[in-house]
Amino acid sequence: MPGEYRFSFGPWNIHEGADPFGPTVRDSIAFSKKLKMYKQLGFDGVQFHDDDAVPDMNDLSPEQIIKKAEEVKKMLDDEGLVAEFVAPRVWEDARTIDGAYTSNDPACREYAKERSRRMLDITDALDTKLVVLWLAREGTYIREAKNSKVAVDRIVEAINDMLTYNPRVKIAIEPKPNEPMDQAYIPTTGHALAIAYLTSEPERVGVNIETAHTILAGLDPSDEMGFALAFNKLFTVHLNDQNGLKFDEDKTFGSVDIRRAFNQVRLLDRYDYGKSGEFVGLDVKAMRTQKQEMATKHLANSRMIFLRLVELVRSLDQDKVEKLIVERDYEELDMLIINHLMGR
Ligand code: XLS
Ligand code: MG
Repeated sequence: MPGEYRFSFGPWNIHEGADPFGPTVRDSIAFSKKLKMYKQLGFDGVQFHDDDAVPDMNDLSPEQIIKKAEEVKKMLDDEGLVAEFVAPRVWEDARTIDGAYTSNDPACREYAKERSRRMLDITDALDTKLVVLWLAREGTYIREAKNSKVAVDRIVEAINDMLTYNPRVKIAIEPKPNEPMDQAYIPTTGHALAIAYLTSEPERVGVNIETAHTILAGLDPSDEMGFALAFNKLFTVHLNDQNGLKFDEDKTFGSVDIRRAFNQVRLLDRYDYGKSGEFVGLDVKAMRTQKQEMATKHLANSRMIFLRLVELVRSLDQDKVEKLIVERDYEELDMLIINHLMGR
């Protein structure tokens, strides 16, 4: 079993099962208890929203926030874990109803920037150099509500503010085309990378590619990853799966389309993903039907599926693949891959 990959997930990936149509179905698990599960499940990295580390941070002073985050760092050390990234959760507060960095209200935009600076203090306290920006509410329900050109200017301005405030971090934009918004301003990898080149320090801005988000955009996740790799900008990934165009499902990696998962792993493995410290990040949710004591299987299973796919990637007869490409016999190549995936 190949063992050189390090895996991460966020505490929100162990959750109570509420959805827009029904309440929670599982008890909450305390953060400290969740931390104890990481190693048991085979994970070394913890993904954070700022308020996963410092709950109710809007009620605390900057000094109190840093102190609380330092306590969390100590908890990580005690468990032998590291923080992979911190993401500002700027989509829940009343001030971000109409967007955070792209809100039409200047006071609300200032709140989002200020909250992002506090997030950047937490990043230092947790000793990580990566920020993930999922631009949840940076979009519209109706096109007339905002100016799309101005919205992009404002996103760039907010990113520049973060780059200046904390010169130690790199920022990975996580594109998603919709949900919660009807249309998001940064829907794809291409948009995110174009934004990177508008910022004051393009080399510090890249992407976090989430499988499900690319599928929701009608794109192929491994091709999106290849695009980012060509720019040297695949800072991290959020692997999961998605069954067509519906709500963001965050299903177990490979559980819908094993060949699509195989192709993501094939690309990552071929281009030494992880060798510069990148984590194989997951963003997966247990089915709502799962009982309390069985609600972490989606994490262990996603990791196991990834590792088994690494084995399959490495045992694929690459000479045969090359030969079929030269012969342009893609029907035979198709069958070769399918047979390989079926263990024949
Ligand atoms: C939601 C996003 C979110 C980010 C982190 O779709 O995946 O969880 O990954 O802010
Ligand atoms: Mg994600």
